[in-house]
Amino acid sequence: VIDGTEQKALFITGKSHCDRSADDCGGGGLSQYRVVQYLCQSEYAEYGGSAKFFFRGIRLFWADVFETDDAAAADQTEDSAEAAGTESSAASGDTVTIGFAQVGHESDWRTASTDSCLSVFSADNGYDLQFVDCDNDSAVQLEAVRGFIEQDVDYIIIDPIVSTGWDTVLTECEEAGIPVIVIDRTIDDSDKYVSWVGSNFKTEGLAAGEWLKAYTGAKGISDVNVLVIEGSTGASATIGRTDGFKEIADANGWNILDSQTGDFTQAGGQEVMESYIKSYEGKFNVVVCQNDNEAFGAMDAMKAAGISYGVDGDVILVSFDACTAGLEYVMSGDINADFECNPLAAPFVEEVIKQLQAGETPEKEVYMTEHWFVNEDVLSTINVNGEDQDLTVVTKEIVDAQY
Ligand code: GYE
Repeated sequence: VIDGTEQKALFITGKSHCDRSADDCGGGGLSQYRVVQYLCQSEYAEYGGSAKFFFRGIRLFWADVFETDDAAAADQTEDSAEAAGTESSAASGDTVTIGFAQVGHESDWRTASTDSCLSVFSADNGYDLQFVDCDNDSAVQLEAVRGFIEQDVDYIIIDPIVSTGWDTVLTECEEAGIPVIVIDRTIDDSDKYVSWVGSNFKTEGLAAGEWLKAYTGAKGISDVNVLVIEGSTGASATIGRTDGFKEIADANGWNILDSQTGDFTQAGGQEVMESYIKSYEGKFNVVVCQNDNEAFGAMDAMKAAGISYGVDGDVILVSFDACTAGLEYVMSGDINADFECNPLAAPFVEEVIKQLQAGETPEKEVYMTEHWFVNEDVLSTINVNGEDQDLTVVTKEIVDAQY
């Protein structure tokens, strides 16, 4: 009651846990939107359609309630809604169209990543996903993104094959008003994307190095001669894992005999390992593969050459990713340690999209949670970046629960 007169007010709350009754919006702006849309549909039905008219609907509703017509404020609301992308069909409850330029299909990790996106961004969940497998070809990936701009999708997801060469096409996305979300690998020469969801690859490399330091120390191995099978050249996953591991290797005076790309594939890992065996047989006691599939190929090459590896072998085998098949080999003792990289980014990407729909600003960087897996119960923790982190001994339950 103001000045003795009873006023009407619309109060849209923002509680994070709520009973979702019609006048309680839940945690996010999207639900707020739905509450107001409901009001518009009931009292201002003609304004319930597109976001643009919807905001006009709010403005009229507001004007009615408060007997004022602040056109400037209403126009501003419309502008910011457009800038935030809420003007898309998605905002009015229609299908959300997404273009996803995926790296390729080179590994188990990649399959898990693709499956995660396909299941979250399904038609049943209200999405129309344009999926392009770029087969590890950067030119194809740029073309795919430009195709999404042509189609005027609501959002573009990119898992960048390489970390550079992105500014021009991201500027084109920006000019087209299409928000870009980057997943997994990073883009290092442009910041024209809304959010990145992925892993800290350098930390993974540091963890592998710290584990090897502690493990060789515990086993009394003082001579450390390493062969590295790198991932795809120019990929931030490769760069980070290489840098992190090298930092620890240099600090401990280890001998890195060679470091070549196996392109994150089983065939690549096998080929590189075969050529390493020709050049370095008898000279190495550690093989670091930058993903599980390369490790499977390296195992085939060592087996064929009669070289023993794993917990009972002559060669310590280290891997990254920790997908199901990788963890099975950790459990059997063929791989000594596997540093997880979590491929299930899609639910986090969906969260980012919901925030954008609501006109909110998502976090620029979202990090996935990861674990370090081993076979032997020799060490319980390692110190990474000054922090004690657990080592997990792989069990059948862990393998069964993994992607
Ligand atoms: O480690 C590898 C995949 O980018 C983190 O790419 C990803 C890497 C992953 O092919 O298996």
